Amino acid sequence: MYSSAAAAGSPRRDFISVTLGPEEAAGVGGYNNSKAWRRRSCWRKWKQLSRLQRSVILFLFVFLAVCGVISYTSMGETWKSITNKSLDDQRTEQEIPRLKLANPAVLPAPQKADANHRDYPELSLQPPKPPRVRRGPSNLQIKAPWRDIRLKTRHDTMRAVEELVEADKVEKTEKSIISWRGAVIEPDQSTEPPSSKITELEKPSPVEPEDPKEPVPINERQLAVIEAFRHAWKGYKDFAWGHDELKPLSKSYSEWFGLGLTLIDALDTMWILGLKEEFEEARKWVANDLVFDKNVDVNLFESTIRILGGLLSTYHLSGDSLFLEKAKDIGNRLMPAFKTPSKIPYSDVNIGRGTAHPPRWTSDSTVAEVTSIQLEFRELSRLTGDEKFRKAVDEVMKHVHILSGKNDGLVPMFINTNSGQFTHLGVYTLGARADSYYEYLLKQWIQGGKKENELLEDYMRAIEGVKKHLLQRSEPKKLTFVGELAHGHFSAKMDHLVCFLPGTLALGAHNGLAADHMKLAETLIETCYQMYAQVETGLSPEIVHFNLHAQKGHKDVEIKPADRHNLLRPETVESLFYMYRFTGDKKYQDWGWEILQNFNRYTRVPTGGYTSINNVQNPSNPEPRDKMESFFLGETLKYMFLLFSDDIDLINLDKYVFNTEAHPLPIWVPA
Ligand code: DMJ
Repeated sequence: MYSSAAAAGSPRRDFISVTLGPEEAAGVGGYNNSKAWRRRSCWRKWKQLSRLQRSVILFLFVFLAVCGVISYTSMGETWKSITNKSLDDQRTEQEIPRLKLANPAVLPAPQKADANHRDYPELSLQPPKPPRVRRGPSNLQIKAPWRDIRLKTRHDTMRAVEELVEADKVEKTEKSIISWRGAVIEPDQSTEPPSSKITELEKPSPVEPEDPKEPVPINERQLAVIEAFRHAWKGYKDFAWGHDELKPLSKSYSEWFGLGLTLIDALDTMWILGLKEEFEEARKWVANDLVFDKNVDVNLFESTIRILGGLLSTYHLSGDSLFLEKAKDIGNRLMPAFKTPSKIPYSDVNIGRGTAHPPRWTSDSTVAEVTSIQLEFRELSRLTGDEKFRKAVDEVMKHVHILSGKNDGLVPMFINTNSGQFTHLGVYTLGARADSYYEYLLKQWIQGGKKENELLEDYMRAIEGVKKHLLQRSEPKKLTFVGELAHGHFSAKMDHLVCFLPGTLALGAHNGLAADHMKLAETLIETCYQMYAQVETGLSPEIVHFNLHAQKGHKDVEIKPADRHNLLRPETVESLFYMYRFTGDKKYQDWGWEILQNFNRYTRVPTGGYTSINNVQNPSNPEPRDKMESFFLGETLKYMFLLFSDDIDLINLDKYVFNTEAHPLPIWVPA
């Protein structure tokens, strides 16, 4: 509306005056809203304007129209990209869980709400979500719980891939209609927001979907391991049920701690081998008959690695809380061992009375024993939220880390529980009494997510120490072996126990440590194999001495009469397993197969069970010792089974770390 003054022909003013007419302003008078009236009235008012006014209005109109068109075009693009991005975001959010499942994370680190995080900032302690509860392996296809997860994952991944292919098609169609003056812009020429580029990179390629993960069927050699296990188990069940060790020849048993050691050590092997019935039966025994409230002295190290380790790994594999409860019970009962002046634990604990003491003849503990209980107690803390377990064992490692008396990272064999100092200085070995100290340096570092640098430093330094002081080559085959150092004198003696080392070195290399560790592992596993191959029965003795000088008619390996027994130990097959996992070289499987056949030939007792033997050099009479060690079922047969498997997800080494008794424990992921 224009002012009534303008309507009355008042002098032209070069500005627009917009005022309301009196009637309209008052809202009174006849209301005529007819189209014709409105048109006429507008036209009249337009004519009443000056040319300048009309030009200004027209200019403004055109200007606003042009702005409108431009902003519509660019808003459209922005809107489109926002819409696309939000679709992408939605898709990514949906994909992430699936893709995470495709590579299922290792078990998340459980946390405890009120845990003191200051000591271990990288961890937060929380009770874990137990794995899906399934009380046993289902069948010989080894449908252990992680297999179901894997299959589900594959299904989900494939679905994710299909969806992405569809989404990609839609996106391409959308992009191909983006045009500017009729020119079609090819999608790859278009400028996309960086976020959608990243999304593109994260998509699994529809052309090369991730590895198909069908269940890997059990092969002949694995079946042979299952058969061996069943035979051993038959002997244990018939003659030693619920006792520590089978005496297969006398069809009886021996007691060490009186805690069903073989049964507990074998639980997770049965799970892994898929022996459901045997597992269920053993579980019943654990539920009804395993009692720790006993006036009995146990060795802290042995009961930790076999019982605590066995219960914890079985808990993880089966998800059955019974095993965690039992683990807590034994863990608590072992704690008095740490009540020493130095906090270096005593070797023996009475689990019924809650008292601990060193061996009768000394106040020393063995270095390997006090430094190879950490994986288990740390895991127990993580699961229970009770830090006392971890604190106790971490204290030992911190103490040993700064202790003097090492030789380029190599440790003596004894440590005093009063003074906390190394004793019997000057003797260095990778064998008995020191072996698993080195193994646990690396494995704790891996378990904790590779953050505890002191452990890594000590490990790396020690391997340099091994290279500098303990490596030599034998004659005539020039086998590299790990000898011992006693007060500056090199001894060409190597325990079978040292054969854990190639596997540990390979595990370190797999976790990013020096590549020359892998080379050394390859050389050393050949030596360990020769410790079997050069012997008459094809079985290694407990200790060998290597020839440093070529002598006619002499092999590399010499065996002293006192050392020619074989206890069915696992270390070589353990290392073969790691070597095969990391290299895929079938020769390692073949070597393991030879060893299994020789165990069957010389140590198998027809009525059930396997026995350690006294003389690996006499195939016609290997002199059975009448004892089946619990680690034959806990370790040796388990590593054999895993060695013969081509399924890297059967105890995936990026998710689990084996304790020194072959019980797999989860590698922690940051919370
Ligand atoms: C097992 O109890 C463990 O492997 C330990 O670390 C060494 N001795 C036996 C097997 O030989």
